[in-house]
Amino acid sequence: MPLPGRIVDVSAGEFFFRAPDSVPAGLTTFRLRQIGDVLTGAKKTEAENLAPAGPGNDPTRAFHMLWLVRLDDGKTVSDWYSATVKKEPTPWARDIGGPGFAAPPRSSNATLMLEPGTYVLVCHVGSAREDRSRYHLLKGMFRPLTVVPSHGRSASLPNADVTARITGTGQIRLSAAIGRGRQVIRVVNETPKYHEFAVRRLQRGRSTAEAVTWRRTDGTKNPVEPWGGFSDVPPGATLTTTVAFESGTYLFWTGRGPETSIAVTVTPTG
Ligand SMILES: [Cu+2]
Repeated sequence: MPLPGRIVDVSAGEFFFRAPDSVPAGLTTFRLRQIGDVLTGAKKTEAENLAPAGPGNDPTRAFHMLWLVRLDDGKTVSDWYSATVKKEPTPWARDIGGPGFAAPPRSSNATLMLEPGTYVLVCHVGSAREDRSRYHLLKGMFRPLTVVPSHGRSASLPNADVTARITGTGQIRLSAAIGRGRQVIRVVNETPKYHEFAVRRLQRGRSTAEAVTWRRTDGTKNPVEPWGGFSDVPPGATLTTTVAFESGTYLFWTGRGPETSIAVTVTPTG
């Protein structure tokens, strides 16, 4: 599937990123692939994910997302890491967001205009708990990226097929219906908070109502397949992603739940 601008491939496994050390500035699409256990041991990672968290089980061990962080001039990746580990404020580090999780063989992607500077690629999966033993960053999932000035004109952002506005407390408003095939989706976060933007495909035989209320430990399989989206869209920010839609029903959400999800159906002729 063609993607806008320069493509930077990032591969994620336990617990590392594989990526270039340096890329030129300009219009860039980060494409995230899973190359760890979700690729090579999907049965095991699904079982882990459906089981309760505990000393012997980390449900999100093998699921990786990408957050880009840009550091102000003069700050280093080791400054950033030591401050983050100590939970010190880092006003000189800006979270930009990035591609979320897509189940292999699919990949996820985020397109943005990249400015020169020092960046960090980070996986914040597992950070939501007091117990930090599951936090991927602390297991080594970060990697420096230098963006160097580029000479010559950068491509400009592609026109979007659909704009998705995140409003209120995470509600999603679409500007148009989603068509079949390749769609460029511009996501604009109009709220003052960070929001995930997940794209999920409904599994055959499951309903959208159960998809948005499902819990990992319900005893049923996940009603949706992770199709793409963003790890985070920062407050006031705009990110672009390109998604290939087959016919079927999809959910977009900023959080699993009826208030923060929207279902869209892509028809064979659409
Ligand atoms: Cu990770």
